[in-house]
Amino acid sequence: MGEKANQSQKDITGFRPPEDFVRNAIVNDPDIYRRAEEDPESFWEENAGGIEWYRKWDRVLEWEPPHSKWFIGGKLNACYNCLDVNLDQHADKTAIIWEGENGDIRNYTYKELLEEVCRFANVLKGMGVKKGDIVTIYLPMIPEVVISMLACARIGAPHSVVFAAFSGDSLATRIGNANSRVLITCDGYSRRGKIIEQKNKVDDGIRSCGLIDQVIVVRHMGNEITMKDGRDIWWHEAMENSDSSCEPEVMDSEDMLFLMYTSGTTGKPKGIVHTTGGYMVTTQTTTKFVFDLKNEDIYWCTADCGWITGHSYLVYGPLSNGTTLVIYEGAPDYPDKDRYWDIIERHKVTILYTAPTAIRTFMKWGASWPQMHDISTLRLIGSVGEPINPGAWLWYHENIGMGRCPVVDTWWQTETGMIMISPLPGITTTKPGSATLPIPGIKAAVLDDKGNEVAPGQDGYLAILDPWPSMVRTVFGNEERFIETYWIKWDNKTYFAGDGAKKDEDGYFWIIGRVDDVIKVSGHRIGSAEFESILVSHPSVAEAGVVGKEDELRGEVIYSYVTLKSGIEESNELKKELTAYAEKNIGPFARPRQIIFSDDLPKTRSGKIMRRVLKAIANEKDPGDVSTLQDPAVVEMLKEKTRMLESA
Ligand code: 7RM
Repeated sequence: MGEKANQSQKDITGFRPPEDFVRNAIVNDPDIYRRAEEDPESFWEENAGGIEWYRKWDRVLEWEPPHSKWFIGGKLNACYNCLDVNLDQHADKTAIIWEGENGDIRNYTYKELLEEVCRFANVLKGMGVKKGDIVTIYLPMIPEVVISMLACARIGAPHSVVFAAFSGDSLATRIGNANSRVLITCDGYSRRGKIIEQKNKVDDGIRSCGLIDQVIVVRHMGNEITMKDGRDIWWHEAMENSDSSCEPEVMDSEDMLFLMYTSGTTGKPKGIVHTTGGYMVTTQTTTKFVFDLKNEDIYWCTADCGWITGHSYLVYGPLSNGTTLVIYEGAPDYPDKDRYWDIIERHKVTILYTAPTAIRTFMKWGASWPQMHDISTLRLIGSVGEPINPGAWLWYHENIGMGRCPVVDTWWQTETGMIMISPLPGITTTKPGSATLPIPGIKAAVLDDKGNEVAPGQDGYLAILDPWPSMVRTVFGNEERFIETYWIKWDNKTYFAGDGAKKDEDGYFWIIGRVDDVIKVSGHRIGSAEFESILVSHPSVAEAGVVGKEDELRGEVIYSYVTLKSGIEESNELKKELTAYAEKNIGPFARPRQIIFSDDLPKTRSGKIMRRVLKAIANEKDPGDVSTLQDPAVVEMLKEKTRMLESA
């Protein structure tokens, strides 16, 4: 094979997939787009054949906007489709290669994973967990997080995984909203060689919520913890005599598979409800299509199970395809900045799925780190979580993909459950910085405020025009919020994604970023309002306005504009205290970059803080018309304060 066939060819419009990649790709016939568009229901129905159903559905779709039901009457079990189905051919195939931050390695074959999952499912059952009970999982990236999720799915208990770096208070809020009585956690975990005291956070957090009856604790680090009598039990003790077979619960296609809390425009996170049938069909299909997943692949998604990517593209999608996956517990720079490349070399990873913020960090550290390792096993690389700037895309393609691996920039959300806009690596010509085209079966558009499609090159709002199988069904316990957030923007049947975007002349989508009050810090979703309500709960703070400021490395960082209560003096100590307070109350990933004290904030005449104006100020952009503010002079004052920070 000549050099040429092996390299992505640069032409006027972008990077065409290499010929040999196209030849072997699972999807390489562009006709798939036409077929799916002509009859999306048949397209999804055809793909539903990849899932094993106890009972076939009667109808594919019932669409009563904005409510959809998919594969109606179908019965299945998600865990069965991730594990049992693989036993025929892949019983001894490695399902999980887990690597601890300290270098420990634990492998599970499909058969072993199934046994562990069944044993844990029986533990849960023994504790009285029944179909429909929501179980909260608060674990770091250790095998037990996957085992717990699948065990819940096996017995029909929806899981709610809370990102391990969240504070105990954030955990308690989510437990309270879900009305969850059982919690799975661990003693501690390792982050850059330091022990994070997870169980302590639990004890602090749930003291106040009073809901949790039972806590199952994985012994991971061996750090000292207190076990509360009658409430806390050790995972390993509970597992000891537990039976290793457990019949999967027969679930309805529309039964809830899991809840995933995500930040929105109000102070309270919302529980995004995903159901079973549609979710399994699309995560299985898109994992196969977008990552061109084959039996021999070693697939590594670096996302955490505390976020949707860890659900769809670490657990349910890959395992339902019988994939071997790599899970890494720790930080990318521990013990050194080549840890990822070292992992790829040792485990012979073929597919890497990571985030722009990581890519930009690697770029800053320099190409000499990956160059220390043989990463030539890679054949496809992906990106998710925020817009990837063309510079980072090109660096990734060149230095990690060796100019040879297709790059899939995948746009999607907690609410969509599945990848919505992304190249198909054996078909799509990619353009650095563009997520390219909606995947087959998805209809997306860029609309203006009135719901009209904008002209190519113009900014507008990203919209999804037709229902899709893994769409959010509702906001847990808050149907009103579901409607308000996603549907009332236009006509109650067009999904409002909350992102700004534009389409170019070729119909390619370029995602600009959030247009609502959601901040994406290193791909983590944080709500302005959620953050503000924490700041104002501090005894010194009267008011706060929190916005995202663009950042080269992290996408966005948090800028907090704070008005102190009268009589409280501004000081650097107080800044530090508030930073620590926010960190303690949300989690270390949400540390504010700047706290700016100000006697006043830009407000409407009715007293509402104008985040739009604050955001412009933080980003040193034109805030537009400010004449309707209570006191327009505030803007100049804040601009000056922000400028001073930048030059400091
Ligand atoms: C998967 C995930 C969703 C928000 C979404 C966007 C941003 C995600 C991309 C992206 C540009 C991408 N779920 N986003 N992927 N922006 N290009 N490829 O991240 O619910 O946590 O966040 O993330 O703003 O609305 S999420």
